[in-house]
Amino acid sequence: MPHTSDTLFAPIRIGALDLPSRIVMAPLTRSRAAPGNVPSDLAVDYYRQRASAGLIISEGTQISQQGQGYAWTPGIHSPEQIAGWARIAQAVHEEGGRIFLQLWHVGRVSHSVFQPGGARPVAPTAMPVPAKAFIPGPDGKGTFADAPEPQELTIAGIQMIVADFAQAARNAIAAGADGVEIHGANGYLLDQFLNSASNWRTDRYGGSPENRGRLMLEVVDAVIAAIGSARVGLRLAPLGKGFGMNEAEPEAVFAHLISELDKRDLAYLHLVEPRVQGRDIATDIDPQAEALMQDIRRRFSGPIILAGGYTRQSAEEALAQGRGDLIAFGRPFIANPDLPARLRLDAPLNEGNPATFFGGDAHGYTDYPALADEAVS
Ligand code: 8OZ
Repeated sequence: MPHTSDTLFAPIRIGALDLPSRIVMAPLTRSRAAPGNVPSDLAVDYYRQRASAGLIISEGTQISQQGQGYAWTPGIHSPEQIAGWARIAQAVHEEGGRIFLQLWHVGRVSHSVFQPGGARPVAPTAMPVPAKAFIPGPDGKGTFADAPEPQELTIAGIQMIVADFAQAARNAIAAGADGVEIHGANGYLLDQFLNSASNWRTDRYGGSPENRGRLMLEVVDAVIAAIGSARVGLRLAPLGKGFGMNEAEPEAVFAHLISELDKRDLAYLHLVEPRVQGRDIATDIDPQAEALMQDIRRRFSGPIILAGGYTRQSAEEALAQGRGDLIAFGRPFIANPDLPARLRLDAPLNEGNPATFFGGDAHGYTDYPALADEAVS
C-alpha cells in the first residue's frame, strides 16, 4: 500500500472558495481556439476531464485583440468568447470543480497579424523582443515569425489596457468563472513594464521599482474594483529570463511590489519558480533565488501557489517546508486528466506528447486516459 499523502490533499480556502486539495492545474496554452478565438467544444471536454483539480487556472486568455500574441489562443472580450467560457465554467462546476480564468496581454510578444488594423504590437519601450512569434501558417499549422519592433505605449494607451483588464474580469465573472488570475509573469506586458531590461521609460511608468511596478498595481486595483479581491489572483515569475527579461535589481523590485500586493487581500499569489526557464528546469540551488523566494513568502500573508516542474515528492516537500500553500502542475495535467487521483494513489503518470501541446485537434488534448479507462483496456 503506497503512502497516502495528506499534505497535497489538505483542504484550503482561497478568497471565498474552499478547495478540496492543494493541487492546482497550471495555466496551459494549447492553441486550439475556434474561429473568433472562441473556446471550442473540445475545450469544454478538456476542462471537464480535469475538474478534480483543487483549482483549475485556465490557459492564458487575451483581454483584447491587442493582447493576443499566439495562434488560436482564446479571448474574453467578445460575446461569443464569453459564451464559450460559460460552457466551460458550467462543465467544470457540473463536475464539482472550480476555475479561474487567466487574463493575458502579451505586449511586445506578438505580431502584426494579430493586431487591430495590422498595427505594430505595443510595449513599454520600442524595443523588439529577442524571440519569434507563433502565428498561423499558410498550411493551417502554427509557424514562427520575427516579432516586429513594438510601438511605445502612450499614457492613453496604458489607461485603455487597464480598462480592458477590468472589463475582461467582469466578462469572466459573467461567464461563471470563480475568479481571474492576472498574468504578470513570463515576459508578457505586465512583466515587460516591471523589468529593467524591457522598460526604459522616463515617465511615471519607468525608472524606479515603484514606477515599473505601477502598471501591475493599477491593473490589480482595477480588477479588484471590478470583481472584488477574493476572486483575484496574480502570477509572477521572479528572476524569469524568458522573452528578454533580465532584472537588474530584483530584490528592490519585489520588496516594493509584494509589500504593496499584501495590502490588497488577493485570493492568492502564484509564483513561477526561478529555476524554471521555459522548458528547462535547473537542478542546482541558486542562493539568490532562494533568498528572493523567502523574502516574497515573508512579505505576502495570503496563499502562495508554486509552479515549475513539481513532482508528487517535491510538491510534498515544498508544502512541508512551508515554501508555499498550493502546487501547480502543468505538463502532468496535460497527460493525466485525473492527476489528483493518481497522486493520491501514487499511481504511474502518462507522459505527454510535446508534438500535440500546441494546436491540433482532440489528439493529445482530450484523449489521454484516466486510470478507470486504463483498467478496462
Ligand atoms: C507556452 C507557450 C505559449 C504561451 C506563458 C502563456 O509562458 C504562456 C505560454 C507558454 O505564460
